[in-house]
Amino acid sequence: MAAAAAACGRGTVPGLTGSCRLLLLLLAVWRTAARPRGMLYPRDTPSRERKELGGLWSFRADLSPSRDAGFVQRWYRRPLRQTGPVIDMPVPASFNDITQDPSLENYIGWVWYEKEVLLPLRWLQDNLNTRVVLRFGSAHYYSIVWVNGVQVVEHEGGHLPFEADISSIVQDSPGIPCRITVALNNTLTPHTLPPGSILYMNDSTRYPKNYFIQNTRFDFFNYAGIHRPVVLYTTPSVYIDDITVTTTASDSVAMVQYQVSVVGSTLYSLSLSLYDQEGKVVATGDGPAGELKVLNPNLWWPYLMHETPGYRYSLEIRGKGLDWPLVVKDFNLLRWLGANSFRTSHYPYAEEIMDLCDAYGIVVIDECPAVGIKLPESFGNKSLQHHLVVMEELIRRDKNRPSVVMWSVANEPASELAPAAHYFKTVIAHTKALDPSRPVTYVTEAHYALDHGAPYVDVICVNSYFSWYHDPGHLEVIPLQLTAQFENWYKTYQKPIIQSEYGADSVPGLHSDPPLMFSEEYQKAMLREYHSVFDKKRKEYVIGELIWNFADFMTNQGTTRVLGNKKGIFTRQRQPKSAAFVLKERYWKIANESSCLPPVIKSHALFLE
Ligand code: BDP
Repeated sequence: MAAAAAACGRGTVPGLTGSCRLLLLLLAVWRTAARPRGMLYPRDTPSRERKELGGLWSFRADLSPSRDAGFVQRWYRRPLRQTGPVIDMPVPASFNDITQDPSLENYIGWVWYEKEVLLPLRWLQDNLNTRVVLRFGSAHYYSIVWVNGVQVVEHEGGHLPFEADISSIVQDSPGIPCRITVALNNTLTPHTLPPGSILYMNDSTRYPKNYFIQNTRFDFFNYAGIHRPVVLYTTPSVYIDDITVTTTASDSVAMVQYQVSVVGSTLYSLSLSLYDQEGKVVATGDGPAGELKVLNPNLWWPYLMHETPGYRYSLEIRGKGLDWPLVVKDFNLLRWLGANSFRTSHYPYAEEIMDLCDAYGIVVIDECPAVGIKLPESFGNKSLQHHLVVMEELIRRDKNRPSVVMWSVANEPASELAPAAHYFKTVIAHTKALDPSRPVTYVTEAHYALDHGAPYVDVICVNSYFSWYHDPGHLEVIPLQLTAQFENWYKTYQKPIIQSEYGADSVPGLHSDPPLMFSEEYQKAMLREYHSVFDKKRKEYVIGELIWNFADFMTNQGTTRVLGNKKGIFTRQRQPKSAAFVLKERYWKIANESSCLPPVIKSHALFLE
């Protein structure tokens, strides 16, 4: 990459299953200054209005040697075009692949985004009864946001939303464009999630002055940018800030426990009505917390497991960039395959995608961005505290989703290291305290006898690449090694097991018989060997199988990667390789066998981010 110095300029781089509609009647009397806890997804309602800020933003990468010119010169104080050249940058999107400039593709440090927007006067001229909130669906990795030159929020971590109440700033200047400036840094450190490190190459005989590279221990390209929708939305000054719904259900009765947090007043009345999918009231309640009883509930089922899958009671309250064509195409491909589940490897997916999982009946293992935790220092208290915050953000966002069956707190950490025991005991206990209703796991590749975190998980999720990374080319070792893998884990923990990754790269169009590595035939043959063992063990304790991977994806360059990771059963352009047909046949066959849990599919960066 291009020579450069310090990467960043500022210190640490930084169900009730079925349909219910809750109608809340809220009478506000006066405002209080309660600290908001929730971050409900912004939807248009009679009392909330949304303005999308997607489209072209002004953009500049800070190419100064220390990457800190933007802070030294305070670029946020004036329009960005006045402090230097700008280019158009689409939002939401990663910035890396947009231009033909390789230095931007591999850029590390601060980049700056800016958008000017005119707000409707009705938001600004109603005696401060309207709150205006600026919300980012996600931005990777570290973001600082200013509105009209005033810093409004700072957030660490991609893949999860953050927001700021900007009412007081915008209400000061009705009729004048509101200028939103974002400084975003993609540098990863041992304490970020995922972790990384910067390596300075000081040997001037081999590298240019100030040369450095970003090292990571995960297998996808570290795309950066404002990846998910940015919106402005309004709420009344007294508003519902958070809702938590938990359920217990049998075939004949469901209990819906609810908790509604109201900010802005201590005096209000709240009434709730629960509607089924046909719009009929099935239960009512009063007050901010309580329980509703539903007789003969319609439960939420994954598709292929029930004639009315994805049944939801609608909850109505007052108060990579996301790419819709690709999202819809990917859900259509999942259903073409007959796959009914995925893991959000290795980071939370967009809320818009999660909505479709709820609606279509796709089961999700919801994973946080803790991938590549390998360095001993990444198991220290600093990293641990950040990990706890990330789990809070993820659960706050997704806790009410019927599609989410389990939380995954990490992928392939160095769980054989001694500090992993305290680290995962703490993260998992915290996750369970935040949501006692769901199982918790993390995905391991460690030896069963050495894994220090496994005692704390509810389900063992294990990745293995027999005949690929181990004994490459030797498909014949799979039955023996895979059987031993399952039996060892089960003997040690007596917990249900999911094969959370298995796979082989194939270059589309490359054929060989007998099958050789990287050919389409080899990928197919590897699948068949794995499946013969799954078919024996799924009658016992193996409860899921997730292929790695749904579609090919971009990685860093390296000797084992051919324009990225080619373990997809679909190409990056979403065309099926031969392996996809093997899986399609298998998944539909299993779906038609009523006694078995249908297979699940592992997906990766399929939704662009
Ligand atoms: C697994 C990782 C995944 C990689 C995969 C591979 O969890 O992120 O992409 O290996 O190498 O160990 O294809």
